[in-house]
Amino acid sequence: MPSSDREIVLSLISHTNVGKTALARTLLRSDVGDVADSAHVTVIPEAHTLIEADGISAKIWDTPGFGSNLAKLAKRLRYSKNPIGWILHQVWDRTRDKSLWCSQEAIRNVQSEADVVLYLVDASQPPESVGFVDLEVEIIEWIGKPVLVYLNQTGQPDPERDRTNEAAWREHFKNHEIVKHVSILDAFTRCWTQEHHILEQAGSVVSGDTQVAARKLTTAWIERNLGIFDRAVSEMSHWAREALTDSEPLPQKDLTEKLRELILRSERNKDLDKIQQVMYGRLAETTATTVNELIALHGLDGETASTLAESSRDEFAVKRDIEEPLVATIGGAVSGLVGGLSADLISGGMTFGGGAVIGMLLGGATTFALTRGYNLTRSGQNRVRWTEAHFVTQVKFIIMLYLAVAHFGRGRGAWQDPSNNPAHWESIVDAELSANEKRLSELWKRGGSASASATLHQHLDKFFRQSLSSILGNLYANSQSIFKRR
Ligand SMILES: Nc1nc2c(ncn2[C@@H]2O[C@H](COP(=O)(O)OP(=O)(O)OP(=O)(O)O)[C@@H](O)[C@H]2O)c(=O)[nH]1
Ligand SMILES: [Mg+2]
Repeated sequence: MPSSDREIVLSLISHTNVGKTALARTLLRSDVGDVADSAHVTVIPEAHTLIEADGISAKIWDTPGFGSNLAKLAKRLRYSKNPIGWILHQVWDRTRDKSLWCSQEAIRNVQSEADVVLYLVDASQPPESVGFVDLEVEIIEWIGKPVLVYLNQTGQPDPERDRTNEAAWREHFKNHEIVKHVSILDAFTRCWTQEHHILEQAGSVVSGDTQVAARKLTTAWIERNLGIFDRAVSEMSHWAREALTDSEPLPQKDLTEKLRELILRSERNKDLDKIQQVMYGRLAETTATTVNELIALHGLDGETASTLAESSRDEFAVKRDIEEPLVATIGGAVSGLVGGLSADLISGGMTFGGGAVIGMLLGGATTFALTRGYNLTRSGQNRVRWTEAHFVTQVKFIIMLYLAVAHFGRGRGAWQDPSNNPAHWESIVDAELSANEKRLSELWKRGGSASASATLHQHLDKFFRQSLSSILGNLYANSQSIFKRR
């Protein structure tokens, strides 16, 4: 192939201040250019290598944004014989006529460099309220390069709203033949599983060697991201292994007698409080280390805030309001009315806290006592470990954090711990964990056996790989196929 056929060139174009540079940063995992909330921050087009493989590369140009007076110009030039030629031959001053100067630079870039135009739209507003979009696309139409439209600034993913938004913008662009594709790609909240579609879609609107290059690079992009996915899975498996095998020795005194007293007096046990605190401390520490690894793996800067340790403690804390009535109920039941009591608890509609207690209760009063206000259960004769229910909560917690990292675009800046997650993530994760109930139970049992070790990591690796593939495939149906490569 001649050198120009060994690459595909994409030009990022938009009205000024829509987020081209932010999207370039997200895709490149690097702080290129300047990002700011004002017009004409980028004034010189800048090329970056998006990906390289086998001597072939994809280049992306970050360009200055179209200015507000370009639309007026487009209207005026609509009937001119050579509007692009006219624009490119004007002499505008970079400082005095900044807006037109930037517009001219962007147009020049599309004309002389682009195989494909990535036209970015601020989709936080409905299409009919952004008058300049049609005129800007009309100008690109005069140049004649194929256009892929990406909707930016759409906020946290919301399947219902996103579908409606995409449909509205597709409808809006349907009369522009040059527009070959419209979809959401938010620089702040996109998921890595969506990124390769840019190259895939670009490959479908070019031909010949450029198309061959685009297809090879799409594969390279997927493989690179899957390499990161593999490492993320391994980090999470390591984390889960630590939690599964973590244990603490029990206090020396005769436990059964002590617990019996405890139940009758409805007291907490200082020794067990201390044990649980120590185990929470270790859990918070390994969680922070793992999240920081995930952040770095995904090309992000920053660290999880130390408050995560606190929030994870809250997240994992046994819900006392559920537990306290149980303590009252069970006060007189210590001598073994376990069957009837658990039926009462079940009919009372206990959720996680109750469910965990019921499980322990069936194991006998001694085990029960450990779950009153604690997420610990006995491991062998004289140690305690996390309960199975707690392990499942831990797994959910790390998966939700993984999703937050997988969606956090570098263009948004340094990592921030999520304050809230999209509601549909939680229901998809819950469904996945329910479908894996038995498997999680087996993993938990394995973690408690003396010979846990060697194969536990492999089992966890397989679990996280399959679950995350399924969750991400559920969130982004058109990305499902990439996980079949593994
Ligand atoms: N909420 C949100 N804000 C965004 C997103 N992308 C960019 N922004 C913000 O939009 C503003 C403009 O972003 P830039 O990347 O500088 O925009 P640009 O299109 O390169 O602008 P010019 O170079 O000036 O034409 C900044 O304040 C960004 O933080 C996004 O996906 N979501
Ligand atoms: Mg910019």
